[in-house]
Amino acid sequence: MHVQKQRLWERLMALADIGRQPEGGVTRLAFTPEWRRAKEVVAGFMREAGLEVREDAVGNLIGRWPGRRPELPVVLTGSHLDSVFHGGNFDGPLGVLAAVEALQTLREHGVETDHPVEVVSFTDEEGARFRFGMTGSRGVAGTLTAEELEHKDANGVSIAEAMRAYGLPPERFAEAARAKGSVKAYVELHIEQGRVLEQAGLAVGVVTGMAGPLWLTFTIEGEAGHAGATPMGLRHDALVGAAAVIQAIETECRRHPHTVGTVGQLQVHPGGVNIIPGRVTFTLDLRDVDEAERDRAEAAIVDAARAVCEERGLRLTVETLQRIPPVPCAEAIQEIIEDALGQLGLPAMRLVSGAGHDGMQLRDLCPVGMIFARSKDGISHDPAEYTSPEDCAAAADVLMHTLVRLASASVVV
Ligand code: HGY
Ligand code: MN
Ligand code: MN
Repeated sequence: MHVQKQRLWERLMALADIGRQPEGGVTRLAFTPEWRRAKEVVAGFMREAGLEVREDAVGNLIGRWPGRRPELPVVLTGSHLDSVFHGGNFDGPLGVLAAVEALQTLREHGVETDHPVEVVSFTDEEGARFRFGMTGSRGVAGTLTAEELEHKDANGVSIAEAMRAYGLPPERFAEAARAKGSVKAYVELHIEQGRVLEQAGLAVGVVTGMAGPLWLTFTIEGEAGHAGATPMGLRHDALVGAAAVIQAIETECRRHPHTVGTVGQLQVHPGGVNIIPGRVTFTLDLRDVDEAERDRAEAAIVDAARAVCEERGLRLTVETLQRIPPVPCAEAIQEIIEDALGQLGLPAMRLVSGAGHDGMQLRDLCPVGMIFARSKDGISHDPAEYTSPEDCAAAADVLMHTLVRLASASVVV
């Protein structure tokens, strides 16, 4: 039994047109018209698959397959439909659409499951708009707080305000939470976004765990001044200080094989050609599969930043946007995925996820597993992101066989 490769591919390409940018890529930010449109299209696919469709209190789109025993704990699967700015066509949509395709194929073959299965498109996994991610999966986990809904976008609009404008009363966000014991397992199919599977010549991989992203903002304040009239020795140039700190970040992260640090956003104030920068703000995305290593790197980077600012007469402020611990995938689910690969005659390879995913938020609710599909050249968060129709279908087959096992009452995870 195999999924319908062409139907899955056509649905992926239909989504790829929603939020397409003239300069390339897809931008579908949470609570925007493009995101709403993408959910409407996917809700249609869910109905075609025979799923009961609803939206929960934080905007998660859910397609439910009741199974023979709907009172049993649900098996969750899915991913996200929001994107980064100018993102690719597969990061998120593959996990949602492959899950819909898997359930539709099971229904078409008359295969029933004991447990109910739900496909979830989680709200704002990327956090691109509000610089705070995984809002939907935090809502399901019951860990989301009202304070976190106050994160604001570049226009000063908070998540709560965006929810209300979208038609979701933010004061009811807690209703999205799932009770302990109500979820049996969560398994997500996602593109690898790296080169490991490609270098191993494999289409599909088993994820062992997810590195934990820590997002910080650094604000460095010096003295704005006239670019022509201020001698170099009298300056407190915030941008030169920031450059020294960013160099220290790279040096620190290179010390350890799994530590990665990225400065993705930087603002210079006042930003005039002939004005010495008085204030610079930049973000740091710091990750490691080992939380102690990540904490060590964070401490070393902040110490280096303090030393730079001390030496240059600058003022430093560091704020935390989000701090997510690394999360291991359940061994039992990894083995079920490996069995599914075996059933399909595909070799099994285990690998770490450097990227973060919604399953990290569900770690205290249920056992979590992930399946990776090969990424061409390891490219992601970029218009050139690509996974072939064959690899999408192979990974969806693995997901389908994994869901059948997980949703069997005889299987304990
Ligand atoms: O940032 C990440 O790791 C993921 O793409 N949200
Ligand atoms: Mn992503
Ligand atoms: Mn993703």
